[in-house]
Amino acid sequence: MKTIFSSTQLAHAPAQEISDGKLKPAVEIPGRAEMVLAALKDRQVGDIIEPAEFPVRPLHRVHAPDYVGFLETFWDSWTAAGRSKEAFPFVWPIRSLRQDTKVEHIDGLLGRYSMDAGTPLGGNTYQAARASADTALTGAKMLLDGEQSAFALCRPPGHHAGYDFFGGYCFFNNAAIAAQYLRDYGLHRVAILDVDYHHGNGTQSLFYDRPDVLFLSIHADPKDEYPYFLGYADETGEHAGTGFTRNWPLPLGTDWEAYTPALEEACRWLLVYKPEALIVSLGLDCYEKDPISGFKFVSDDFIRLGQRLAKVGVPTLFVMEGGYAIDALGTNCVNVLEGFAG
Ligand code: Q9C
Ligand code: ZN
Repeated sequence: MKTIFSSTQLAHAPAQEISDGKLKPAVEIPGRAEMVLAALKDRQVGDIIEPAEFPVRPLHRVHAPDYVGFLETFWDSWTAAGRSKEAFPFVWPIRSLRQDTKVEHIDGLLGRYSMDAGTPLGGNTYQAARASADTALTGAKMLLDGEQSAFALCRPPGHHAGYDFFGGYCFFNNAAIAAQYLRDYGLHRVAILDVDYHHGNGTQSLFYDRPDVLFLSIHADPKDEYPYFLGYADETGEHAGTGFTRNWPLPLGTDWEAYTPALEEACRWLLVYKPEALIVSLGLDCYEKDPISGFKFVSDDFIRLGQRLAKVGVPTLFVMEGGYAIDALGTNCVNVLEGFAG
């Protein structure tokens, strides 16, 4: 299986994040991609290729142009306001506040275009996020050109980012952008299976009213875990998309054995839906030693996950999402890919 990756994705290198009531060392860091690259080379998974540079158009198919523009010009505005370190939002247009104001201050704009204060935005974030989206788009194009599988080593990740907001370390929704690209260039039915530990709220919201992109997600129960406000079992789609979203929230402490029934059910939905392509939002944060997560996967479970996904028998694009246990991240990620390749 080929991997797509650009070193531009390393340029987003946050030092700190707000977590547990304090500034802590950031966990969504360039070293994550470097560990995966090292394991890919060590275990000779396949060629690692550079993404093509795509125009902004495929991003505008998923994200609001004003949101994309905000990210593009953010650092200029931030430094013009006299700030020099990475930014965190701190005020949001929550219920009772106006949604329709034409905010100009950079602190207002940060709140307007974000869902949390846990996602540092720095000087190179836009360039890295664009490169990450290019990586996913290149993978999508490879499927259209006949590859049976590909691995988009995306970083920063994407599945929490929505139409006009960033959050959860995500800026552009790489998996959604790839899915929309597949739809725009010939496929009729695309499925996204999100196995990141956290619910993919951004992806779900982007396709919630559509039957042409099936969204399935297995994740920690949002009543106990980020993103808290989406990802419950009663969310199954709306309007024309009714029945084309499915969520399997699982309790903290879930291990592979307790995870399997949900995975089997998700795979049954894939069989019924018969997608022409499958996008796997591949978080590795179900791992037992993940520093911010609460599931109990051991490294070999990721081989089993890859093996099970191969049995679905659909052209598959893996898009990397979360996973923060740096030392094991390469092993766990390549375990999925090798399990899949058989
Ligand atoms: N105290 C992804 O895995 N909150 N994002 C962490 C820890 C945010 C994770 C707080 C977690 C977002 C792509
Ligand atoms: Zn995650």
